[in-house]
Amino acid sequence: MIEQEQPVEKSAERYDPGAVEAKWQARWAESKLFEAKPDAGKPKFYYLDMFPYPSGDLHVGHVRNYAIGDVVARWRVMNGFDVLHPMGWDSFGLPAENAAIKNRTHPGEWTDRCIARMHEQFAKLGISFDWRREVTTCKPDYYKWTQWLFLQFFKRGLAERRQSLVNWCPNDMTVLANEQVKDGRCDRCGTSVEQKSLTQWFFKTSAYAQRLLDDLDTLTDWPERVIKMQREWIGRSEGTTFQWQVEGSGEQAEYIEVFTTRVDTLLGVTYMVLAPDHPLVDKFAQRNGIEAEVADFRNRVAILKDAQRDRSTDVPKIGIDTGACCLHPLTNERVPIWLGNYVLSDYGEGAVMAVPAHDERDYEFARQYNLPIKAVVAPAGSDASTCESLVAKAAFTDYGVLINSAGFNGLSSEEAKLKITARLEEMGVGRATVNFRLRDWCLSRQRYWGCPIPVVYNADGEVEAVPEEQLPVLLPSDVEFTGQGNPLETSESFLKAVDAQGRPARRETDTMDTFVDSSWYFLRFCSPAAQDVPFRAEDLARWMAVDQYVGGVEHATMHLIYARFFTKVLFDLGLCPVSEPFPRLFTQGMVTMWSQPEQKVLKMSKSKGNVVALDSAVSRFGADATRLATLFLGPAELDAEWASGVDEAGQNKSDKVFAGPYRFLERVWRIAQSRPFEPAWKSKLDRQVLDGAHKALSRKTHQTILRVGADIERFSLNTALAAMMEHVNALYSWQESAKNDASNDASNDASNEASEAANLVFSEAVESLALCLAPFAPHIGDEILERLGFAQSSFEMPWPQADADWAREEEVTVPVQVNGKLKARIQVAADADQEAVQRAALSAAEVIAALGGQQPKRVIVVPGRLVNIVA
Ligand code: ANZ
Repeated sequence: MIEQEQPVEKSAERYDPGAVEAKWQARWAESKLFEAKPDAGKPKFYYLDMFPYPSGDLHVGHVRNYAIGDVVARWRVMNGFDVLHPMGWDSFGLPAENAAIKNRTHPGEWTDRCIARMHEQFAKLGISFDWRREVTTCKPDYYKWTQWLFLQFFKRGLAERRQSLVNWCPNDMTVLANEQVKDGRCDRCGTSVEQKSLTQWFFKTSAYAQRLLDDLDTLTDWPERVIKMQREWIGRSEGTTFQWQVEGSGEQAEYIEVFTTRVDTLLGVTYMVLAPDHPLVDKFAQRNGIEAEVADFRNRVAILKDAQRDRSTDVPKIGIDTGACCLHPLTNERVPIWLGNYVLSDYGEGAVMAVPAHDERDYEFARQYNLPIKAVVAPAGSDASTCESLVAKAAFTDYGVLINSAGFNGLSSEEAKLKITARLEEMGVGRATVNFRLRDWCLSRQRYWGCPIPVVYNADGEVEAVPEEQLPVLLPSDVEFTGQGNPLETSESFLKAVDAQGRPARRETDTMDTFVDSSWYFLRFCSPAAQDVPFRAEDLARWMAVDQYVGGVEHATMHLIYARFFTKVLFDLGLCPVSEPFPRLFTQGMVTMWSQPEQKVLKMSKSKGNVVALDSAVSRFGADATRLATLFLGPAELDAEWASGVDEAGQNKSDKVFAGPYRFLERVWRIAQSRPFEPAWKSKLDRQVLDGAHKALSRKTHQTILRVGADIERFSLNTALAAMMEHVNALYSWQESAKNDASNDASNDASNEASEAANLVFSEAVESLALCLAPFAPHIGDEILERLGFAQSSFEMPWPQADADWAREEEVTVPVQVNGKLKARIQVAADADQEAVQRAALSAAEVIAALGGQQPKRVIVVPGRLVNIVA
């Protein structure tokens, strides 16, 4: 972009962001400008940023997220929508509890301090949140309803208790999340982590797997990659589930169930593999006297699992022979039973029929342990012996034609799947099944800082729901944060409860995963103050669904699956009017920066020492320039690196990121005040009589309005800013030419007329610019509007009107020759560049026909005059 520094025409004050921003922030607060005012006459727009964890200090990476949202929300307001733009705090969870352990303070105090701090920072940024709707998940007025919702799920069998393996630190006596296990050790004390089987609470997300999958088809305004991740996460497979009888299990027959997607390969099974914790393993171990081997094997598996988690690479396959066998359901042959670390205990049946000839994992395992490999599917058109030499080298995993499969030989894989499934069904040992990768959601955490699960255990050890009128079950204050165990287990006041019959009972000490809190907060924003219900039907009817949801792609699965699941359950219960909460999703990229201690580019974060703090940015460059700097980093959906270090001239590169936007705002400031503003330009300006520079400026104004609006609509905020920068450049050049015209004009009358026209196109250009800029840089936007004479904030003014016909560039007709012969005439914009003209010429039907498929050797473009193609 060419920056043309112009002398200031009228002596305007210097742009002082500190003064301007303080003034407008105070005014907006005083006039309660951002409170959504339900106006039945207007269409609603619910804009939602994924609410943050209150971590205290914001940096410019966070600014980008909220600036994106603020642009869109303000722009919607200006376009006549009733906008709901709320903010709240996902405030339960580990960081507050860890801070509490470290500082010996209550996690609530730490959280309150962080929230207060973030309020201050959001205010400094001028974000248009409606704070009356603030929602804080760790406050009893919110978690009372999280508990109430849990009870609705519980009553309908959608929340249940069962055994599950967890990471356990024997020193801290606590369950650890996967992220808290580093190299197989507790990240707090370094003790080796064990796998422990505990009773845990689950939500039955699996019961909604099919609907969660099907309804993805309705989410046409979601990023393709998020849809894909959800599809994979839900992971639907069609296959066959059937039994294998364990050999010698006699009267009390034992069976191993397997799930396979390739039952066509049944005759190629050469061994079975069970997950290390399959329920039959201990029996086999005992029977064959290999308890020690099995225990040792399980330990090795656990260690490998940690290694995999840390490196996310493929782990080697390991296994042991249990010595037991089962019988092939079709041939009655004996098939040895192994244990293998590649079989997951919580997928399918936790057991695999191994077909090394046709499955890569089985192949690798069979090679390693010298197990037989039998080919049963040949590539169509090849014979058995070619196929056998094929599988001598690698597994053949495609579909094909059956061989070595007795009565099924010659069938295609598809036909064989149907026939073999039918046979197993006739025999009464199997059936066609559908499996999902989506697990039930383990929601219990053995921690203090979460929403207490509202149940008690009565004297008989049975679970009883806490009666709704007794909610909320409050977190107790008589606890100490030592880092050992779950503090709730030592709180007398908390533990003691009574059951429905008034007998002493023990309160549940597990709290909920914080993902439960964030699975319904968007509903609470609709009725933040409701005391008797979590949300009111009429409020949900007014505001749901969320019209635009924005957040990081790291939430593509967990949060976005859980929130969809909650919404569907509530829809089924008649509590929510929609079954998809977020029909439109945008995933913004993150801001990265070089981390000195880590020696690489990482997501901005205080712990990595690679942040540009919001406070210092705002105090040096102002909130508006800070907002623009983050929006100008690049396409909003992509990650962007914030510059660091110094350049050759010894200048701080990060400062330079702010300097460009700052200078742009200064230029806007000066040009807007460089001439008299004519408030009545709309009625006085007759565009039809404009020509020359005035016409060009007016056209540019309309183009800018259209471009900025269209770009905001598609979240292309960096290009919207570029359009405004171009517009400002055009204003400066226009100003220069208008000055020349005026000085060349001798007659006084003519000069008056010219200056009247100039003032009108100038007024149109400047008012439109201030309004377009306001969603991005609201303080300077409102200040300029006020200086132009407007009494209202941009927030209360309509988005500028543009005339699309007027904005259209004039077109010219250009003849196109092929080998010197005129073949076509094309219409192109008068100022189209060579490349655009060439493209238009080559895509003209007559030219394509004349070229008859030949590649042109040369294309000569004489701008505005002629295109000559040499074929
Ligand atoms: C035999 C077979 C032969 C298989 C063959 C594949 C190819 P998806 O598509 O992911 O559902 N499997 C089943 N349960 C498993 C478990 N708990 N842990 C690990 N693997 C398991 O995959 C289904 C296939 O994954 C099943 O089909 C089974 O291997 C394996 F030529 O059975 B297959």
